[in-house]
Amino acid sequence: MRITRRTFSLTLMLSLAAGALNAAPNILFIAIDDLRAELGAYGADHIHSPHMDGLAERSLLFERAYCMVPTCGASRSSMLSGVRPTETRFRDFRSRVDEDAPWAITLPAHLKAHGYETISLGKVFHAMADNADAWSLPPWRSDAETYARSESQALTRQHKRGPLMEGEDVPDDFFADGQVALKAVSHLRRLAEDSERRHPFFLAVGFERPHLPFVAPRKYWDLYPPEIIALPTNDHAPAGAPAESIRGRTEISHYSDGPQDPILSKELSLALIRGYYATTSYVDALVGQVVDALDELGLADSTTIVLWSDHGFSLGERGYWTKHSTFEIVMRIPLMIRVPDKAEGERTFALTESIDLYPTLCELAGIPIPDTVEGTSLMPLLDDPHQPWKQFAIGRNGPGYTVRTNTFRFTEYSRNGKRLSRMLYDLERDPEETVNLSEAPYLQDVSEDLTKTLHRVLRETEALTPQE
Ligand SMILES: [Ca+2]
Repeated sequence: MRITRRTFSLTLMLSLAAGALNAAPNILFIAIDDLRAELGAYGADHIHSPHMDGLAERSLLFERAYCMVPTCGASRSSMLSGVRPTETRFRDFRSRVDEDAPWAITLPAHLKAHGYETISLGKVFHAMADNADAWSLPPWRSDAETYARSESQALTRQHKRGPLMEGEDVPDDFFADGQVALKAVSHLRRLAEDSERRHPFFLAVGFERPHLPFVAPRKYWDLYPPEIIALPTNDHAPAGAPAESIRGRTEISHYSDGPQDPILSKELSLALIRGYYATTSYVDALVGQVVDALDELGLADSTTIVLWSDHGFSLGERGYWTKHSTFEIVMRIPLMIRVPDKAEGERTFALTESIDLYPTLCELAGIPIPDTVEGTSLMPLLDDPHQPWKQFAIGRNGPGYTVRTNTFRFTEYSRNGKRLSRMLYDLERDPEETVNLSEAPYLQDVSEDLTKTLHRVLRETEALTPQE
């Protein structure tokens, strides 16, 4: 059932009357910042991620899950509203739902309206003030220092951002992410102990690492001796890639010791890769703290767990660093959904978009899906992970509008309705995207078909946008 705002309160009354709340599961939603799909669970044996790997063994793991926009605010706004980005909506890291799509009912607001206790810890919406009333309690963030060394903190005040990396011998809860994990555990304890509790909970826990700066306690750096770190094999831009395809190098130059030259030295590249791995393992340990608490408190059987990242990240692959591109390594995200007794330890190759999470959680909670939500519930995949599924996963970055099929990734760059350039990669034959085939004569029908698909979905999205 789909609803508009007009029928909203009526359906709420009906669902309350039907006693739907009694059966609704709790939801633990873990959002990780800039985590790419490079974990043990995804076949990356060089990454130390035992806790996320353990969660994957109890979850359905999505091999082909994608973000909507590869930058913080825009990705989170689209996922939490269930609304696709357009040329003017959800464009950059500052994007907010309450500014770009104020008519949208966000996922936490919708769950709260249907009787959930909704809690936001750490980075969930990019801006804390965005949809602040969607939460039952004021959204909470830690005010811990970003760095352990006082010199690094001084540099932060001077440059706005301190150094790219740090690995001091401090406890996990020295930094904000560690404090977020502790706060999550204390909320879970409160929720478990409240035997009078009549409402299910939606606990959103947002970790900031492995986003830059790569700061983690020393013990996580020690998991990765420098000699085991390797540079990517494809550290060059794809042959025939248009200039519009490569952006995002500037993020590194914003740090106090970040070089201005977009070509990083081998030494710095290796150090950054090591730092990314260290911060990934730090967050992995914190995920373990929260998930273990759920088990110890007896909440595991009544709680669905979603682990999601806002976008991927390039560590020098395709000749560039960070995000803000439409390459596979940046659009692809890790995604796990644990529903007790459903598809535990299985994996699916079904094409999945971040906007699919909103209707999935509505279906799981037994509540209606708002009319403006464009995703597709993933619940059928939890019953049968191998069934035929979506043909496309669509996203955007700046002037690039991109589509992933089971075989290809195609991007069209345009401005004011005029095409600038395009890219096509055959991911079956060329998974590392080394040759742009958009102008190859034998693939013209593919490029044309995917162009039509992008334009059709954009028209459908625009038709759903309320005209006020
Ligand atoms: Ca991010």
